[in-house]
Amino acid sequence: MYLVYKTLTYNELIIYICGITIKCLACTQWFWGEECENACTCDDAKTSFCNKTNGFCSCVSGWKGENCTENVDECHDGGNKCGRNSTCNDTIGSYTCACDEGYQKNNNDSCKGQ
Ligand SMILES: [Ca+2]
Repeated sequence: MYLVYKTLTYNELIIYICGITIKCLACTQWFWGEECENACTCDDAKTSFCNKTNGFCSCVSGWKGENCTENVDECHDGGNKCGRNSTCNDTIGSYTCACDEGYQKNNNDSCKGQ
């Protein structure tokens, strides 16, 4: 049985096991596992963080997949991102919205008839 005594900083805590003090540090960024022995396989430019316990990649907006290397097709993956009177165009890592012919963008970024 062990007792977590105190969190000293964001990534450091001290554990007492049978009177023995063990200092545990979080893995540095992009490493995971019990001994931080595994390198994360995430594409770091497209990943917000790599889970230090299981190596799971949490992707930034616009990217998906095990290693965050797959483009999200915002125009077809659920919902209308662009609103009325506009056409969605998927781009790599993002998307754009263009007003349909006869409409133009107004102040609140929606498309209004001319
Ligand atoms: Ca996209």
